[in-house]
Amino acid sequence: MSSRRGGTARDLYARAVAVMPGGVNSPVRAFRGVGGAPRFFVRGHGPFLVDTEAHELVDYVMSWGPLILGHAHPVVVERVSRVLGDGLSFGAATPGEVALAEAIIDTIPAVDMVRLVNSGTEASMSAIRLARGFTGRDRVVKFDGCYHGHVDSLLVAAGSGVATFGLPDSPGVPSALAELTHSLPYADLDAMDAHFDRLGAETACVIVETVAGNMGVVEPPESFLTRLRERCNESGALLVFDEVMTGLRVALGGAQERYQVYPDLTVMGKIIGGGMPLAAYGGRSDIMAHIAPAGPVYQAGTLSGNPVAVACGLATLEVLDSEPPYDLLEARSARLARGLHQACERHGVEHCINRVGAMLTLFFQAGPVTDYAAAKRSDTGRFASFFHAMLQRGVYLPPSQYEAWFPSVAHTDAVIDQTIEAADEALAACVKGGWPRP
Ligand code: KE4
Repeated sequence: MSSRRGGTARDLYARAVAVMPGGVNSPVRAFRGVGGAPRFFVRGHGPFLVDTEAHELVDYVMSWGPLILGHAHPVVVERVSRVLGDGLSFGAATPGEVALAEAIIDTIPAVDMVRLVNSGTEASMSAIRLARGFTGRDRVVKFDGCYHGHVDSLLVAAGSGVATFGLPDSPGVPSALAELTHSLPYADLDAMDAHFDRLGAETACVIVETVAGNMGVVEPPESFLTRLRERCNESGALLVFDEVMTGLRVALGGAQERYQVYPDLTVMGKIIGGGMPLAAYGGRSDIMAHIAPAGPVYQAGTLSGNPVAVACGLATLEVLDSEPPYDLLEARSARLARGLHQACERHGVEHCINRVGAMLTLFFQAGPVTDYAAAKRSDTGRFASFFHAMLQRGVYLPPSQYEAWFPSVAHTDAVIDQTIEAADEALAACVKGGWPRP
């Protein structure tokens, strides 16, 4: 069995594509949205990632959001190290999972009962099944450009990797199933009202990214979430907030705390696992009581509530709860956005920046970007040039125009200023070089 490690990125990628589809384990990592071969990383610390050729890069992917404390936070690493010697998985109840469930319920306002799972996809999929089982209805509403994981029912006009590849949806999803999913323009109140007027009584749930992050960042108008809540109340459809990205990021209690609109179910992931494979769905106890074995809606998982992942998530929540970093994250992220804006202005580069707390996107277009159709008007060629110019200057951005940047507590003012300086130089080089591609 080959146990070769290391080698140049190109050598590694040549080996990777021979044994894994596209050479990666998740499509967006393959750099298809920006061109060139992906970097391979061997270590993360604080705001930095180190690649196989010893380049230390400022990281704004941060594992796509989980690492709000930065890579390898000492408290988190110590907690995980402490439990490793006790065994990796039991497939049985543990005290840790009870503590984590209690911590999530104490933190996320609308969650009274919770089930731990292993990914955001699994959490969204389970929440949809639960909504259908609880209401006895089949139709589901989502919004164009929102991504909730690779759930069959939700791979319709999705964002993230689907948007990056321009796939309107995915082969393999039965049309009979896709027809039960209604994807509406994001934050379009007229389209939403029209749906509920016509099909509200047949709708099991509406699932929404409370701040969209998978078409790039798009913050909905306040009225949108409020109106969604009202129409769900009137129709009996459940309101499902996908807070996989926003949970514990845009506020400790997520977007539902930030905007004071409360869903029936909440899908969670990323930060609650602290970087380990751990996600969750939860909400009203009367709804969650329908999940097996308490109720008839089946959902299960070999590694759900895994003690190592639970230790990681619990340590992350405890650090965030003990000293909520949200004012700091707001100030640092605003500093970054301001610096990027000034650099673009200085070089006459058409742009707009959407930001909510410590999640932001620099769009290469004049904007405004208020939904998926608008986001798709971005100049992805310029983004690709900028991405590589930043990489050459030691900054690793999400390899797609349709993703969010995730500053962490570890991104100090000095690191933010280093990023802004790199952006200024990168933009100058891109403008001078005619926006070259790799
Ligand atoms: P996972 O199944 O990837 O753990 O979570 C799916 C998911 C659900 N909901 C939201 C709002 C999400 O952003 C995600 C996953 N986010 C992407 C990045 N935009 C993960 C990166 C990837 O697919 O590799």
